[in-house]
Amino acid sequence: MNLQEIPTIGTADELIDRALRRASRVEESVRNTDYRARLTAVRKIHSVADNIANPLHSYVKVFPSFDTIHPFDRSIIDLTVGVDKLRKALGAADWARKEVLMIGTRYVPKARARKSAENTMKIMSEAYTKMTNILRQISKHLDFLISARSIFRNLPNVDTEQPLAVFAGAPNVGKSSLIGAISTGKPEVKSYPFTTKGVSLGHIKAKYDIIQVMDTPGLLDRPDLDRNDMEKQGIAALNHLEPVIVFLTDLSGTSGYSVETQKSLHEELKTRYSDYPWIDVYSKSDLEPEASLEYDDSISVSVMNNEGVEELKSELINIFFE
Ligand SMILES: Nc1nc2c(ncn2[C@@H]2O[C@H](COP(=O)(O)OP(=O)(O)OP(=O)(O)O)[C@@H](O)[C@H]2O)c(=O)[nH]1
Ligand SMILES: [Mg+2]
Repeated sequence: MNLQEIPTIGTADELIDRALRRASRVEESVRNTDYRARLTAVRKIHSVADNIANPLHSYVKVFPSFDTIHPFDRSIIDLTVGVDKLRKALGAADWARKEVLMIGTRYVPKARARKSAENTMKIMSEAYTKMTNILRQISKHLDFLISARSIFRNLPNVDTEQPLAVFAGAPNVGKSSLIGAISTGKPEVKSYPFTTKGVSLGHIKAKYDIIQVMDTPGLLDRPDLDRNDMEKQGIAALNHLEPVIVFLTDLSGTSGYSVETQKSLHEELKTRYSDYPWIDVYSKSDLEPEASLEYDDSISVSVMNNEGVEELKSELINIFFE
């Protein structure tokens, strides 16, 4: 199951409503009133138990197992929803499933043993209350799973078998603009830093092949320990996906991050990921540079007048396929 394709999850109230509604349709056509009450109660208790336990079981099953998922996905899950919290919520759902089934098993013989229809109904409603209370107890955890699911839907679905280039650099230097210009990706672009809050993916079609390009939140020039969870998403991509790095440096001064600062970030990443293929891009080349820099083999790019965009595309194709 893909992280991005987890089916809808119901709230506690929705699950309760549905289970009770289904049980209310259960009828027996035996003549004897007391006997009919017993048969009906038994079937209704089973029905409520199953209609609560089955969806809970499917929720627990559709979330990926943390031991087998790709370390990148694991990191991103941890940085967005928290692996421990997710584990706890899934644990609670599984606990509730077992409890509800146990209550069902315990109450069926009780319902069967009652003589009068009235007493049987009492037992049945006691079983209903117990089962629905269990579900109410875990309603916060179900709400958490619902929000986790909606976060997962927007996470990049990286194909680790296919080429990947990660666009990195200081905040506000034009990473998202360039992803938007060069690929199918349409990340948000704003004139202030930290617009991009998480990693996202675009695709470049190159003849018969596809190159995945990843937008990342801006990185500050500081040690990992001090980095926030947004920055850590970009670092996780570099650490776990071993991509080609496209490093953007904004020489125009409009990003708010000095060339010196960007150079220092450049040095840090370059040393750290010295094994990875690397492309240097000077962004916003339509603007007057504030300072000059001499990285080898750099490409000047502007999304304003489209300078260098095709050149960068060719360079990526070169690196991956030639
Ligand atoms: N003149 C000019 N402005 C650009 C160019 N590329 C981006 N910008 C502007 O620079 C600002 C930041 O662009 P983004 O693409 O959001 O930058 P980013 O690196 O993704 O920023 P964060 O996500 O916050 O790290 C926006 O106001 C863009 O319009 C360019 O080639 N030329
Ligand atoms: Mg951005």
